[in-house]
Amino acid sequence: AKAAAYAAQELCAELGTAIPVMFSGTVSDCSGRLLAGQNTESFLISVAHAENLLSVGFNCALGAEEMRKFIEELAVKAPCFVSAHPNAGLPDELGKYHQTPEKMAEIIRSMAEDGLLNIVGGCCGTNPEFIRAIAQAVKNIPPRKVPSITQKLRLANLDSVVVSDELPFLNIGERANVAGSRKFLNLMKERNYEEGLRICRNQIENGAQVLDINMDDAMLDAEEIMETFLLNLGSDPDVAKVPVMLDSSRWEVIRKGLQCVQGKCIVNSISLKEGEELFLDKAREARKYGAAILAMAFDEKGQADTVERRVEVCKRMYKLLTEKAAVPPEDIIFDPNVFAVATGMAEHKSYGKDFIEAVRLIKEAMPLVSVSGGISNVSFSFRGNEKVRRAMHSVFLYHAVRAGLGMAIVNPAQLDIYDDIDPELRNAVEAVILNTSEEADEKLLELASKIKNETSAEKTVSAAPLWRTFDCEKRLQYALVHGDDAFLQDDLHEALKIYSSALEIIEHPLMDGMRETGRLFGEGKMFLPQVVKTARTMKRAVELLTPYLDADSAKSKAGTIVIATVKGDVHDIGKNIVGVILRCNNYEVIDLGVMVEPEKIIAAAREYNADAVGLCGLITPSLAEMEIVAAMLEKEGFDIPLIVGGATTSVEHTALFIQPHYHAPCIQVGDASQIVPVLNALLSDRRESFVVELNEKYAAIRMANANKNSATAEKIAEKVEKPCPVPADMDLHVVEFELADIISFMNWESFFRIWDIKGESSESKKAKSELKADAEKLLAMNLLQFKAVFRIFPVKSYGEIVEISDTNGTVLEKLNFVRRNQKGKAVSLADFLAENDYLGMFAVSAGFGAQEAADDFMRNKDEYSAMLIKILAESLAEAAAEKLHREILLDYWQIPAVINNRKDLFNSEISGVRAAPGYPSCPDHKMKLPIFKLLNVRENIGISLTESYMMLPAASICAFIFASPESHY
Ligand code: THG
Repeated sequence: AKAAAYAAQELCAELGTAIPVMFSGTVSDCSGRLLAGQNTESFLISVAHAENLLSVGFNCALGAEEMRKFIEELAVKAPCFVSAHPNAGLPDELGKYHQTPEKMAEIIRSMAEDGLLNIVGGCCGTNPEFIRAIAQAVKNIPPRKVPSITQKLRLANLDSVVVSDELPFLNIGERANVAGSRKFLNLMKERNYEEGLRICRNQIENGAQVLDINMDDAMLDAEEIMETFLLNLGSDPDVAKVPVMLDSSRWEVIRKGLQCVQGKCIVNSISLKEGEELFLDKAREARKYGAAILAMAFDEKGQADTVERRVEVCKRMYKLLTEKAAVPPEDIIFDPNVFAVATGMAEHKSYGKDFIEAVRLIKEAMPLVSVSGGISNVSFSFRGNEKVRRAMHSVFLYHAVRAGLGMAIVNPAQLDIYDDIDPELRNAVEAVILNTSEEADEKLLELASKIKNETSAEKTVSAAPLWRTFDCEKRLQYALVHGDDAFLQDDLHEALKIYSSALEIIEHPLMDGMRETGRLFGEGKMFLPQVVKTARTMKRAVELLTPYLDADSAKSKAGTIVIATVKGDVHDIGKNIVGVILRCNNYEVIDLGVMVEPEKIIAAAREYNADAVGLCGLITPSLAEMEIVAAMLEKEGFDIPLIVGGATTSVEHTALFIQPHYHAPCIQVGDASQIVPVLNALLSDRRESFVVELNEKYAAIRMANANKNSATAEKIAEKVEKPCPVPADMDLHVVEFELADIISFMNWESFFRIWDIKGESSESKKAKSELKADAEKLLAMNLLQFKAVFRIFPVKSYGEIVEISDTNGTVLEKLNFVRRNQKGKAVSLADFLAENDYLGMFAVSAGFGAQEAADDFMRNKDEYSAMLIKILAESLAEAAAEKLHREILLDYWQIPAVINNRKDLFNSEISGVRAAPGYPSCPDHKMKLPIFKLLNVRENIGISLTESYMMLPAASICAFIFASPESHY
């Protein structure tokens, strides 16, 4: 969205229009930003203050009321035109608009009459008739008056920061600087963005209102790291609140930063070091992104280091910036150079005092600008002496702020209150900063050597965490709940001395921790990945204790459950999750694995005297398998509950097709969090009332179904008439992807959903970011390989039949795409092909290496990583399919992307759909056979098909690509 807005501005500049063209890029930018978490104020600061911006407009896919709400707010605050150019109402599920010209004209008229609008127009679903009606409606209504806003420095990221009387001073956090913090440098070298963000969060908690970010280090690719770190920052809602200061001596790094931050940043810095030309070029470029500009007092002759030079250079820069680059004075920040004092050099003695004096004169001469400085520079000669440095910073700031310093780059955790500083130290420091006596330096040095160096703020943080001070029992519980096994061995050894037996340790502190985890999970305060880590810690603890366990000691358990993925199905992610959850809740879990024959399930249930059987299945044929298992349980005389789960299972199917086979309770669970409450109810004395309720629910579903006059398809869907463009390339291609190629197509939200992390609460955000960090660590190990094969074929299509041929005309295969009832119409995928047309096919896998890696992890008792790698492979297969689909259309077929407003307001969308056999649009798994044959999938990339048409490895996808824009699901 930001790119679109700025591209449009560039266009305005190029056209050289005195009245810039209104661009609809603002539209998506506008709602895009607001939807991405900015409020109206921070949005306006980020966008509407950018140079050339003429109007912020709304074309609202949000509906008339929402649009009005936003426009009312904008109308009060926006220092530019406000436009409304709505869609003709909200689109229906087919992307059609139904609002009439009259209705739309009415909506716009009422806003115009209230003085909210400068420009009106239409967008999706409108035509000249609409424009005529709108023009008529607003003909005699005067346009909105553009308000003038006071000149203040305004910054924003998700939140806004306005320098004003209420907020006269900004702390700019200095710790995210590889040149200024060894710790941050090491984190960036390791690409540990999560910890890097933690440093940012910590600074914000300590009072930073802006974050200085600097990646300049010879060992780092600063541009790349700046980009990745800022993109990570942008998705951390706590950190992204705060405006960013982009700190680099290389302009390319700053430019990259400007492209990656949503809000209005500060560029740190530009100067006259390399002359006026470059200075102005950079200033203009920064303004294109709407940034504020920090200019260092540095010119062709060097750094300004006297009061006169500082003021002179700043005045010269001011003139250039305001007159030649049209920078508003309130968006200029001068830095008159903070240098170290008490260095032992005579010429450095007045550096502190001179800086303060320069601040005063600059503010006097140019009252609208801000003045800033890097405070920690002043104390460099006392490196290592935290106490003295803190005192110097506080005293220096105290005086500089009084002289007009509006902001400073500081370590916010390192500032003491002026009055709290030990008076002896304060006086000594003050004498140095203000250069009041010849001996000031020596006196401070002398005092400093006496002052015991206290531990720095950062050292305190890295010292032993608080929980290590708890007693042994509490420590073990903590370790379990937090899935932290770093101290497990020590703590268990200590526990062995305290408790009477290893069994008691398991049953008390450990199981207490497990129960606590179960409780927190049940209350939605903990999430799956965390629970899985807890389970891993428990496993490791039990393993460490095993040598001390008596042979006959068995812990009491809540019940025994046999779980399995049914015959023909290889998906086990959901089943594994359920297994972990159950173990956490003290159930014994017998996991029979995947593709399990019904007989084996029955035998295990008998052998282990199971209290329940759980079946997992992802694909449609698995539903029939579940019916078979239910019937077999009945035949064999079982009375234990049957639980089913997995993507295709549903309450309806269970009520209609499984329950009738088996007299005992059959229950579908929608996600893993339901399993424990369900089992607890079933295995307790509440079973009876629970079952009565369940049976009533199922009976109601069966009734409703019987009464439903199954909607029949009224007519056969029309066939697409216009064939797709002739593909540029109809050869067969075999490709391998790198992780880097596909990771940006990864849908992290669906990945989180697999782990049952939903919602936007702060807990779920935290769980997401932790899980993502673990996933990234695992991905960095490069355990997976990604391979694909694809080709586009010429086809002829009649009715439901599609004849696939080679480019020389030889018919290769005939397919039959069965008609399905879709909203009263009988639709076949073949309808999306014209008589003579083209059809794409592909197969892709992200699963090579996944099973091996998972097995390795399991050998190390690391179930968490084993699950993680499998789920990652699944998600990456989707990502690879998405990438491949786009590539095939855009590069091989050469069909340009279109804007699909219905699906996604802000992204260009590729044309058409991909239909994967086994999913609703093409339910027959057998349809994978022609894809495998025509693309020679097995030989080319090594995916194989089982007898029930499942792909191995599991994380694989194959599909047909229909490119016609009229194709749909
Ligand atoms: N003006 C502008 N930008 C700047 C500066 C300035 N950016 C960088 C710097 N100066 C401000 N930032 C810092 C960051 C850290 C320190 C000093 C200035 C610092 N670090 C400790 C040290 O080096 O001893 C900590 C070391 C560590 O933790 O490893 O003092 O003046 N526009």
